[in-house]
Amino acid sequence: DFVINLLKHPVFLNNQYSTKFIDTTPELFDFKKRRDRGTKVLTYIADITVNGHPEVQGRAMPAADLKPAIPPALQHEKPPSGTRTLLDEKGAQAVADWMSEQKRLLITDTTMRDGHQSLLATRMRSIDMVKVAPAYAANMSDLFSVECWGGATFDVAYRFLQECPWQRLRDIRARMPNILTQMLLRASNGVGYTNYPDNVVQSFVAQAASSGVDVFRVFDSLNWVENMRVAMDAVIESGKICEGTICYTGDILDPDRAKYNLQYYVDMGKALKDAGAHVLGLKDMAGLLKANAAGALITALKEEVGLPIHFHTHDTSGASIATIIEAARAGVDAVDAAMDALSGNTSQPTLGSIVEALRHTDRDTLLDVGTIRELSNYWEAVRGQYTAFESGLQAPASEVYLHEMPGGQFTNLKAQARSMGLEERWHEVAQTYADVNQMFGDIVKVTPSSKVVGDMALMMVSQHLTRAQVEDPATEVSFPDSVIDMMRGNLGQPPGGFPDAIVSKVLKGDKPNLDRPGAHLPPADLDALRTELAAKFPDVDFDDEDFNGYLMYPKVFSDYAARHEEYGPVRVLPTLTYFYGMQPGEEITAEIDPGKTLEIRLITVGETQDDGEVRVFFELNGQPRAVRVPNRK
Ligand code: BTN
Ligand code: 3PY
Ligand code: ZN
Repeated sequence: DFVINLLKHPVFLNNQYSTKFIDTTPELFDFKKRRDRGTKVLTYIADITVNGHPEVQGRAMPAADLKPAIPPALQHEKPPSGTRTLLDEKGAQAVADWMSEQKRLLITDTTMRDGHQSLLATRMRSIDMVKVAPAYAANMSDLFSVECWGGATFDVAYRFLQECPWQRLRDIRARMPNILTQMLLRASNGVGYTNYPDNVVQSFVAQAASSGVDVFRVFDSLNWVENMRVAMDAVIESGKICEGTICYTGDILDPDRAKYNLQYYVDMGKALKDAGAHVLGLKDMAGLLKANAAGALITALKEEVGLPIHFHTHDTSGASIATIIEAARAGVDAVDAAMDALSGNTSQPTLGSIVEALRHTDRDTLLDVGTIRELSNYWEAVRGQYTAFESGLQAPASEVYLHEMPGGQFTNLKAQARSMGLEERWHEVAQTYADVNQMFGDIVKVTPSSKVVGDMALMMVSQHLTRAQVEDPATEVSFPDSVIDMMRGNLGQPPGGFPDAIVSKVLKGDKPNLDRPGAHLPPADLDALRTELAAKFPDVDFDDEDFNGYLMYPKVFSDYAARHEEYGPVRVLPTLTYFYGMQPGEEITAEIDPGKTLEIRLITVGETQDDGEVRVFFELNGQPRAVRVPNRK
């Protein structure tokens, strides 16, 4: 276990190891090539202690009296059998059939993916999830699934957390063998922001299935089923569960939004069933599905499509629990919720409250509220370590029905607006986001199409451009690259296509591609790319997981790999150490391999030398160690 004394023992210890010690043992510093993992991790801690972590600079600090995050005790020695057991024994179709037979409302816990993506800028580290996975396995085996992978978590892990997303998946899987793991896959956009060649999508899905994903929620950011087939086929081929997903936008009860009416969704549901979906996902990424509309929509989908339905929403409006209750009444099979401490606002509705709301009804979830409270208390303590990433959002707001921003984008866009000096004009950004949506023909807004709309809205607000000016052929407009790319057809086509006038203005008369982007993207030369990666890092042995990371994000992965050579497996560090470094006298424990722990004690930080470097003195498993890092302050 991880003992964090950062906040408990801020005592400055007298320097027991004189700085001369280093001059008499120069070999300690000659470690560029042969540094062991322990030394690499010490280098990381030293660097963060001296320079701070760029991600938390200027942000609020965790509370001084933060409680340690201790997972609940295990209620069973061996994990009881669960949904994963059924998948392993009987296959994907059997799980779908079983879902349809259940009277109870099934629950997916999104805390480890969408929960922190929507509340904490996706910054939750693997260690905080992996630690609690055994408690899920032992105590929560009645969950339908645990969403813990995909969406934005993939690139954020490499980019900002300096950890391998595949390892996260494997570690959770190993500790939670009985419950289905679930991921969010952006169809041909993989877990990226652009359309990948078909063979890259196929390779990625096969790898995710073999590394531990059981349920793939596959959606397209323009609801184009044509562009979902490659990903869906790859999931089906892998033997895992394909949740073909409708993204919900507009309002089926509003006659002025007739483009996205009940029939539209029923037709899409049927198309997804024909494409082989085992389960029909209904993804309300912005939280727009109102209670009364949910009743009508779920009833129609159940009757006319016939697949089990899995509903996902966000509580941005504050009204999502009403929608969940109506969906349950209309016969939805499964719904997503986040553990209480990471629920509400732009995140999912509150898991414990859904369980309470349905108790003693015919849709009783059969989950135990006491067990949920214990897990939520763990998550509450975890959340306290991520204060730096809190958005400061104070209240739910009906404004979501105006702008229709996805929960995962809302706080991100707000932060982007702040960094551009537009925070004061946020409500203008919201209105402009809605205007851009109309200008683009009223499209589904979800990653990556939501990012395109956001880019355009921020550009317009910062340049004081109105929709009328943008549309006026006489006004010269310099469109963001992402807008040009989308109008070229590189994310595919929305229902009815993009309006001709905006396409020709953005493309200056060029013709867009109207076919499926993957149909004209040449396949990636996988052998050549493997060779290219190997040549960049001659000392590193990459495996298939690494290679798939490289295929998705060549630059992000390469930067991660380069930092990994320098800093080693920093994922083993406690979260407070990862973001804030250590204090003199403080001691931490980190499990670098199963059963092999590092006891790390920071002794003292030396003066900055003439060459701009600082010596930092540690004890590693009782042995004195010193590392040098540049002082960049
Ligand atoms: C990441 O990109 O993975 C997180 C930031 C890591 C930054 C590295 S770690 C120590 C050192 N301190 C810095 O300011 N930059 C580097
Ligand atoms: C993602 O794609 O990351 C999303 O959460 C979309 O809602
Ligand atoms: Zn979501």
